[in-house]
Amino acid sequence: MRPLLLLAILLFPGTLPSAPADQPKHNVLFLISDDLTYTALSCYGNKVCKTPNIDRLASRGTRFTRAYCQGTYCGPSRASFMSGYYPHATGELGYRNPRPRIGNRATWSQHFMNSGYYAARVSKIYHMGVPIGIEQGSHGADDAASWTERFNSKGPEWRAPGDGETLQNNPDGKKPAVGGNTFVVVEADGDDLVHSDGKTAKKAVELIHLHKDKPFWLGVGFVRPHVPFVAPRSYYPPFKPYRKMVLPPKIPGDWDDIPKAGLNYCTSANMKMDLRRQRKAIGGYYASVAYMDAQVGKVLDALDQAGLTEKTIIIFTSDHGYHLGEHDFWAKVSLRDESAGVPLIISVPGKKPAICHSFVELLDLYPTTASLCGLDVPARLQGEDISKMLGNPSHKVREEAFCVAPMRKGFLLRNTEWAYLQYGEDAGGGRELFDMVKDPGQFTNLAEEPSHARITQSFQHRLAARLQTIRTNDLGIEYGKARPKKNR
Ligand SMILES: [Ca+2]
Repeated sequence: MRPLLLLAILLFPGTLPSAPADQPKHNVLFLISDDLTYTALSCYGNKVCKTPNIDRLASRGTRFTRAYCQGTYCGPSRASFMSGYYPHATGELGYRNPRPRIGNRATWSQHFMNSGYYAARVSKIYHMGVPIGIEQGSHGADDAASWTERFNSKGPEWRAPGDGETLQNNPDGKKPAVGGNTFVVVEADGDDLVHSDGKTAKKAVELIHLHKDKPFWLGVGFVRPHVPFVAPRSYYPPFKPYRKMVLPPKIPGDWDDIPKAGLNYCTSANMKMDLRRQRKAIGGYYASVAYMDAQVGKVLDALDQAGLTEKTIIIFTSDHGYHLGEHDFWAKVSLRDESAGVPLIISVPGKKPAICHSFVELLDLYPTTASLCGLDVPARLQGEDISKMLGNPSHKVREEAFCVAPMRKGFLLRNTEWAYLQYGEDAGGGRELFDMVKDPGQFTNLAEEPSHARITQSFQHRLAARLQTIRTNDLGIEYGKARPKKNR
């Protein structure tokens, strides 16, 4: 970085001059689902769960097949893409907002606000506890300075009237019908507006019409399909009877060659879910996805009706992925592709529809949208500007994606050929190496095979170097205490 630019950033973060006023100022509509795996979307190949509205966006934008989050659960992922830093740069590995770690440096939406945009969020953009924060309608781990206005969408969650069943840790079926942050399916009475995401779509539609005459950055955060799996009854028929839901293949000895830290925190075994419950979990998850997809459709329709589709960069993604029974794993945290990969669609006015197989990270959204809107791209941002991929899907900016699972001290480096997973900065918790060409389902761990010692070692060195680079930034945070002694 140029010394004068660095000095300017340190002295006046977020106040660098904007690009010339003659550049088009697109709006940014950022749609984000919570705990959504790309495997559940029909535009990513799912034949059972139909998502016509997200598919509609995919048909006019660029759909990314190798997009990765930076943290495999809500808190670190959202703090990362909003702040522009990897989790290990800010040290924000949990569920707080990143503000204390970034001082007055502008977050993604704040950067647009500082450039004259109206910036608002509806519901969950930074971390919010689901379901409790949604039941309360509270701000969660939000950052007030990121917004001109902010709106929460209170909903009944698992308390919604309807037919509910707790699937997790309920082998004898004696638990009450429903619960909170757990695998629960509720076939709910009433319409879309009973629930948080229906209210979120309604508020987003209002804001689009209200602010259609000046540039806006609008973040719309849907909380489904995060547990509890609650949706109006009308979304369930395609997935019933639940016994017709197909589970991923179960391979005998699947766990025998992976370290303990590689076993996900949620498994069919520790959740005590038999095959019936596993199939119902998939059906309930899909109904929540279908409901969320319908809400996405309402927001896209409003944009069309306001005549803004050709003036707006539209992004659809999720904070991380999710397991639906692969390797008998469930939920998030894991660094396997189903959990670390995310759906990502970006539609830019004037750009042709495309499918892009280049590696991208959620961290790239901030610099990319700033670049596309003609705003300054702060040099301190750790993501890459991928705007050239939009219009040229063969363009590449990175060879591999980087993602962490702080709960397991886990790290992932993922490139075209390999997925390398490591637990602990010194690999003390073990390693996994999967050949993604021959073994895309990640069933055979090659990390401890002598034949793969060289490639595993190379990944371990690259990972250490990557962490060092991430920690070399303008934040001035002392990492000594977080590092293992031998690395000091
Ligand atoms: Ca999440």
